[in-house]
Amino acid sequence: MSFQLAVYETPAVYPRSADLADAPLLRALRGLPTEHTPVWFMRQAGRSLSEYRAVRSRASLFEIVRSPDLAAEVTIAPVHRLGVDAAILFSDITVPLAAAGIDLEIVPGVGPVIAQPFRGPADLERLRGFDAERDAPYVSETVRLLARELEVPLIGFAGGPFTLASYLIEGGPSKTHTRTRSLMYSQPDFFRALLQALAGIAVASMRAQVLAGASALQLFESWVGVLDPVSFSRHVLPATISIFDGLRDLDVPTIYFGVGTGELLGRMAGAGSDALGVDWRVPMDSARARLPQGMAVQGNLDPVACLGPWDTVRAQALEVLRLAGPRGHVFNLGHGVLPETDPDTLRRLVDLVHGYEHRNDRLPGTLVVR
Ligand code: 1CP
Repeated sequence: MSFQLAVYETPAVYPRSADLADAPLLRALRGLPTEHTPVWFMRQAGRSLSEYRAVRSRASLFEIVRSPDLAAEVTIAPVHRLGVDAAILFSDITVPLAAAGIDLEIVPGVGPVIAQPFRGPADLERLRGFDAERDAPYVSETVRLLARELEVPLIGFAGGPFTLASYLIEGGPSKTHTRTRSLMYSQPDFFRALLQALAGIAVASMRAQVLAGASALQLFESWVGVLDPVSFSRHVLPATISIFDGLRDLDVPTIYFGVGTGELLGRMAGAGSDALGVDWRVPMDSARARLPQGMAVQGNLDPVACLGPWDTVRAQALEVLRLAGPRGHVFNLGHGVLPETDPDTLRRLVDLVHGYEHRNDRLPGTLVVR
């Protein structure tokens, strides 16, 4: 069975604010010089913020996502509280799957759980015909609200095909992704068709977010780092290339992110994104050396470092900035903010990154002894 990506229409205008063209985030993702290094945090809207926990005490995750006012409120909170250079839409990578009719639940303390895990080609029927405007109109509505309110770019996103396939096949979170890898080896044609179907859903979902007003996109392929490079190229890269191909005419910068991808970075660069997100295991200068010259990078402070005293956070953040260099770098953590993180630490990090000057590798006002 094969899935063809639809041919998409590009409307002449869509509601991205013209003032944002020079936003540091968008310039850095395109490898252009910026007045300061832009910074945002994966999972910045989540459980580390009391604003989120207050909303969450009244509504489930999916209820928030399906209520544009609440979803917009939760998206905006970290922009005001932390002073970051971008908002990330409050949603989850599993939202389009649920909207496409997959019976799934976000179980508190666990994550996404699928009622009937995928086992073979017959299951592909369950993913047919996702239409973002018809099946998840609340997402576009949230994005429209945000595009009107925000003064920083809004990052839209989707889950990568391997990561979503893993939830569908395992039935829930997994550390080893054993069933997924096993199915990839034993039923490669089914696996490829599944990833292609998920790629189609990712494209449809992200296109709808851009048409509603998102200014940048991130593909969260969080768990792809469990694969060896050859399997990645053979089984995951083709579907991923079709995702970035399916977004190119929109002309918004794209980020491709995964955890534990040190050995895959060079191959991931061939997927066609503008930037690569790097986790904390690979020093930024080594990451750059594995990527085509000039490709933008995002990352990569260890989220656990943020739990320590400010002096160690600061020292590690300065090292990330120094190794990443002045151009084409978006500061972020190497993975999502941990729930126990003190938002004041994130706020101080934003100030540190914004005040950093590359020329002397020092903060402004620091005495330079020659
Ligand atoms: O800033 C934000 O919090 C933005 C919203 C956001 C994003 C970008 C959520 C809300 N989820 C995501 C993406 C997401 N969801 C990813 C990719 C990012 C990453 O690698 O962390 C993944 C893998 C998921 C799947 C998922 N959803 C998990 C992980 C489970 C596992 O396999 O270990 C969990 C715990 C969820 C639930 C969830 N999604 C979002 C939040 C705030 C939560 C926590 C639960 C809750 O508040 O009820």
